[in-house]
Amino acid sequence: MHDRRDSLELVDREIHELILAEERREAETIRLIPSENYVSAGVLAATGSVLTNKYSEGYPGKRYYEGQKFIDQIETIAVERAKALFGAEHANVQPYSGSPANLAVYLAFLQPGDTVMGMALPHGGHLTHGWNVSITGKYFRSVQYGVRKETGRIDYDEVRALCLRERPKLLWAGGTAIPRVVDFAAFAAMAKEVGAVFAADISHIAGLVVGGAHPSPVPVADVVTTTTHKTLRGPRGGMLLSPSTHAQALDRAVFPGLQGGPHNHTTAGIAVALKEAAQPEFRAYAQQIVANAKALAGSLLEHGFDLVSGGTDNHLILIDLTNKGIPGKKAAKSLDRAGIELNYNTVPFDPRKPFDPSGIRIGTPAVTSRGMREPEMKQIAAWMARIIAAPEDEGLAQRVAGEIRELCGRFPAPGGLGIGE
Ligand code: DSN
Repeated sequence: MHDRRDSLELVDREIHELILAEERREAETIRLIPSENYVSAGVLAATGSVLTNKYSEGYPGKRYYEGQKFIDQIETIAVERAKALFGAEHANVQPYSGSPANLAVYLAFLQPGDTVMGMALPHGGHLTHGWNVSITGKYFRSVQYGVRKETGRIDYDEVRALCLRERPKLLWAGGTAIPRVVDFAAFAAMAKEVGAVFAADISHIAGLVVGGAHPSPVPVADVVTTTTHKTLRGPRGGMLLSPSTHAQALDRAVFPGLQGGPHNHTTAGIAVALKEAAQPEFRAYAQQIVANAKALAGSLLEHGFDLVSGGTDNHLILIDLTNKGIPGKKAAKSLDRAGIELNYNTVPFDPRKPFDPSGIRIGTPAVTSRGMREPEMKQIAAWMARIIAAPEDEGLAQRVAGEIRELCGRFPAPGGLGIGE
């Protein structure tokens, strides 16, 4: 029974008001950051539960703390759901997020100084795939591949040649700004040729994979890593999936190698999200994410936007704004004022600096969760074109923000307290 005297509103009005304000902001904004989403009320409830009170270092049935009767059941359910959903022999749901999940792969398979090969961050990779400022680029010998300048796509022959020359011990596929299908089978073949461990990072596309909207790397990868909060629509967390041959090495790498007690409230949220992702509606959701991204890309092209690789196969679109004469950061800030939230991003071969790059990155997971479809994508592209053509026009930004609030009112945001409905 909740005691009203303990409610957040009474304990800390300041934080309570800020959470409500954020909920309203999320409800009234077109959220296009491709790594974000709206979780369900069920996921929110599990995440904001008493499970946050409990320590449980170890794994189900083998813990270093007592009182695990229910925690063990929750983690086991999450693990079994992950295995069933992705068709994996083993799952670990304890990584705190994507970067710790990826670090566990290094700890499980590599020694410091070993060679790792991954996609360069400015070409769409991730920091933890060996980028120079990350521990993975500092403690390991890192070789980076990219996309071809003319196509904006990975040239698999080129990557294979690099792989044969550099002979990495670990090969990564996947990243954070890849608008095209990743050929996991091609990466797996390269890794096999040089005796490398093949790791597929599906953080961005996990929901598309389970929804049949992107090929799965699970049958061909030594290990699959993912966050749980992007297209998969769960709480902020991470997971590892693998054949059972690698189970022990990966489990030991997560605990005690890298982490202490798992975040049980997150584990419960992951379990709920995995249950939701196993429903037929989620399959339709995943397919609609891609249909919406394609519709949005098509309309943006009609408005003269230059899309890296010319379009998208998935949830994500990377726009090079050079031809519009506006840098990514300025565009992102103008759009944010008008109620369209996205992030500025480097584009491959970007002549500008990462903190003020040439591009913006957008995606459709969140707007699709609100039930928006192709007609709304056309409208969003039109708003983006208007704002980017007149980024200093405050009146225009306010008018567009009003139109966006009206649209958002017709597509209520899932989850939360329902204040945006
Ligand atoms: N921060 C994530 C993203 O936005 O893609 C990657 O770590």
